[in-house]
Amino acid sequence: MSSGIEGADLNGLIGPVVALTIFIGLGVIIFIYLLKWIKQERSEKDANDDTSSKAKNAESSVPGRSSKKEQTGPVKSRKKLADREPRRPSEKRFNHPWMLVTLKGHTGRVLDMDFSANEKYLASSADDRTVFIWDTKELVNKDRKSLRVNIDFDYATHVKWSPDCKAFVIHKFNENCLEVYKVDKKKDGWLTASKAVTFPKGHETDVIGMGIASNGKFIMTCSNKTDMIIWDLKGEKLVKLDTFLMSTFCAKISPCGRFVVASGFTPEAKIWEVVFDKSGEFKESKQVPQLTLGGHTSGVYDVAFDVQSSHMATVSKDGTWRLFDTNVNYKQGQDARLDKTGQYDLASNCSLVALSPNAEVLVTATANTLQFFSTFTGELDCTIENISNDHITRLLFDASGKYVLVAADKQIRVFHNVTGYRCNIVIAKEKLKEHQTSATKERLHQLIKDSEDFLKNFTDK
Ligand SMILES: *[C@@H]1O[C@H](CO)[C@@H](O)[C@H](O)[C@H]1NC(C)=O
Ligand SMILES: *[C@@H]1O[C@H](CO)[C@@H](O)[C@H](O)[C@H]1NC(C)=O
Ligand SMILES: *[C@@H]1O[C@H](CO)[C@@H](O)[C@H](O)[C@H]1NC(C)=O
Ligand SMILES: *[C@@H]1O[C@H](CO)[C@@H](O)[C@H](O)[C@H]1NC(C)=O
Ligand SMILES: CC(=O)N[C@H]1CO[C@H](CO)[C@@H](O)[C@@H]1O
Repeated sequence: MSSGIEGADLNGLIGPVVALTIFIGLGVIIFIYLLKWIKQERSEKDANDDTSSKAKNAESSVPGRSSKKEQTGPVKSRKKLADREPRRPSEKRFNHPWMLVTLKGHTGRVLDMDFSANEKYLASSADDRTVFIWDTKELVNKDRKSLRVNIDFDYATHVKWSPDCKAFVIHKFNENCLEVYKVDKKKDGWLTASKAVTFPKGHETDVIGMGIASNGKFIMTCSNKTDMIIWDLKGEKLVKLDTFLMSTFCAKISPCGRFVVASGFTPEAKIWEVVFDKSGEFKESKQVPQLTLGGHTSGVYDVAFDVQSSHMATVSKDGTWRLFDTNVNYKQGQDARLDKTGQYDLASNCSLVALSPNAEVLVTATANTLQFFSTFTGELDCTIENISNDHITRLLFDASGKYVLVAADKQIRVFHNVTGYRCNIVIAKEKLKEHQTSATKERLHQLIKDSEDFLKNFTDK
C-alpha cells in the first residue's frame, strides 16, 4: 500500500530522493516479512521437534555436546543443512503411551547398552566414537547426569561393566580388540573414566558377542565365524572354542556367570560350562548337551536369560520364540524343558529377544517393531511399530523389570513394562484360585489393586 502512494509521488514530483526512500522502504518491508517468516518456521519446528520436552532438555544437559558443537564449525553448518531437509516422520514424531523417556546424546547409532551390577549406571556405546555413562537414578529427570568418554580413532561395538562397577570393557571395531576403562569417582560424586589396558587382538573377523562373567572370573568374545575366546581379566587367553555353528549370530554369558551360550546358522543355541577349580584356576570349558536350546527349524538370532539363569529364550529365523526352563539337573542327564513358544512378527533377517528378570514377559524386536508377550499365557500383548528408521540394535530390561530399554538410531528409548503389570494380575488371580494363607491372599489382592491402578494410566494399548 505505502509503495503505491510513494509510486504516485514519483510520477509527479522530485526524482532521486523519493526513489531512495522507496528503495529503503521496500527493503524494510522485505526485511520484516523475512523476520516474520523465520519466526514462524522456528516455532513450527520447535513444536514438531519433540513432543517430549523432557528428552529435549536432556539433550541440552548432556555435558560435552555443546562444547563439541562450538569447537567444530563444520559440524554446526552440516547440522543446519540437515535441519532443512524434510523430516523423516517416524523418527521425529514417534511417541507411544508406554514410552517414558528418550535418552539423547549420542550422535551415531547406539550399538550396545549395559547396566552396572549396582544398578547405578547405564553404559551405552555408539558408532560416534563415544561411550556414555548415564546416572540411572535420574533417567527420568531432565537434568540427568551423563559422562561422555571418547574412544580415539575407533568406536565400541560392545560395552560391558566389570562386576565391581569400577571399570567397563569395550570391544573396538577397527582394532578388533578389547579395551578396559577404569572408572573413578570425582569429588563431586560423579565419575571420570580413563583407558587402562588394551587386550591383544583375538579374532580375525567381526566380533558379534562380548561379556564379563558376573563372578569376575572371565571375559568372553566371539566372532561372526565360529571362534569363541575365554579370556582372564588381564587379557590372557584361557581357551579358544569352536561353536560349530557355521556362522555365529549371538554369544552371551549367563547372568550366573557359569555358562556361555552361542547361536547362529544352525537351528539351536548351544551352551558351555566354564569350569574353575577350587583355587580359582581355569579348568576347562565343556559343552552341556542337556541344555541345548533346540526345536527350531532355522537359525537362531538371539538368546536371552532371566535374572537367575533358570529360564532362557530364543528367537529364530523360523518366526518363533521359545522359552526354556533351564533350572534342571543336567548333571543327572535332565534336559532343558520347553515352557512356551509363540510366533513373532518376523520382518527382517535379525531379531532380538529380551526376558524380564522374573521371566514373565518376553519382548522381541525385529526391524523397528517391538512385541511384548506374556510367557504365562504365551499370548501377544502389544506391538509397537515404527520406533525408528533404522532397525533396533539392543533390548534390555532394567533389574527391577519395570522398564525395557530399546536402542535404535541415536536414541535409547525407555518403555514401561506394562505387560508385566497385566501379567501380575493374571498370575495373582490364578494363585487366588488355589488354597492360600490369609496373609498371601491379602498380598495378592494388594498386588492386583496396585497393578490395576498403574494400568489406569495406560488404557490406550
Ligand atoms: C564377518 O566379519 C567380516 C569382517 O571381519 C565381514 O567381512 C563378513 O561379512 C562378516 N560375515 C557375516 C556373515 O556377517
Ligand atoms: C540382512 O538383509 C539385508 C538386506 O535385506 C542385508 O543388507 C544384510 O546384510 C543382511 N544381514 C545379515 C546379517 O544377513
Ligand atoms: C508404520 O510404518 C508403515 C510403513 O511406513 C505404515 O504402513 C504403518 O501404518 C506404520 N504404523 C504405524 C502404527 O504408524
Ligand atoms: C498415573 O499418572 C498420574 C499422573 O501422571 C501419576 O500421578 C500417578 O502416580 C500414576 N499412577 C501410577 C499407579 O503410576
Ligand atoms: C515381568 C516383569 O518383570 N514385570 C514387572 C513389571 O513391572 C512391575 C512393577 O515393578 C513388576 O511388578 C512386574 O513384576
